[in-house]
Amino acid sequence: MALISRGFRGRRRTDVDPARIPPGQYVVEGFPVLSAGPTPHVPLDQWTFTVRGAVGEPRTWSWEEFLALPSEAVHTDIHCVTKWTKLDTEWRGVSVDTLLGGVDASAGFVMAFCDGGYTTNLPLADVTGGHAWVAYEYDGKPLEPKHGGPARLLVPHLYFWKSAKWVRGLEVLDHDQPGFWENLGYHNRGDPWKEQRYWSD
Ligand SMILES: Nc1nc2c(c(=O)[nH]1)N[C@H]1C(S)=C(S)[C@@H](COP(=O)(O)O)O[C@H]1N2
Ligand SMILES: [Mo]
Repeated sequence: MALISRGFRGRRRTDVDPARIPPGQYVVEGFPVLSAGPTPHVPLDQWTFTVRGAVGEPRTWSWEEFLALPSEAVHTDIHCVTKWTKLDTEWRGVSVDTLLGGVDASAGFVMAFCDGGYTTNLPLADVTGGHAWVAYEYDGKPLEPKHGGPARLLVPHLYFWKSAKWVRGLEVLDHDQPGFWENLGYHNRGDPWKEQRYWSD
């Protein structure tokens, strides 16, 4: 009688509090991959993370130095502008507060830059105050290349295009300028709770 079939394992969860799902989103169980180009592969001994721009001397960490920084476990929901929401994701990464420590907050904005040329712009306030990380583990394992490994930005309170994969640094700016998707019509800020999907929203 204890019949177990594969079909039952993929059962949709029915216990989700609807208040966790932003307007227009639906919950997925898998982890979709969305990339505007091919997955870049940079050997870890050539990988660096750089904070530059309106910060005085730029600072750069090697992979080894980066892993030696204090890291945090992050448990969060993520929301893609293409309408999928994934609940209860588990990450480990370095808080952007740690990376920007001491940066003059009057600068106002950052542009994340990546291997492959992707960029995305964010107000400094959206990546500080414990709101953003540079994540290198997902589900207790090294972040897979297709999901942005070795390291990606994680800004879970904004649509997931702001969470730049293969991130290599942050350029601190005293003015705002659009990144890759923002130039192509996505909203400049992308708050899923306000449904800020496109520039006209
Ligand atoms: N470098 C880079 N980062 C990126 C993208 C990209 O194409 N290139 N796509 C963005 C978009 S639109 C989304 S929804 C998420 C997808 O992340 P995932 O593939 O891990 O689900 O990455 C974001 N970060
Ligand atoms: Mo996306």
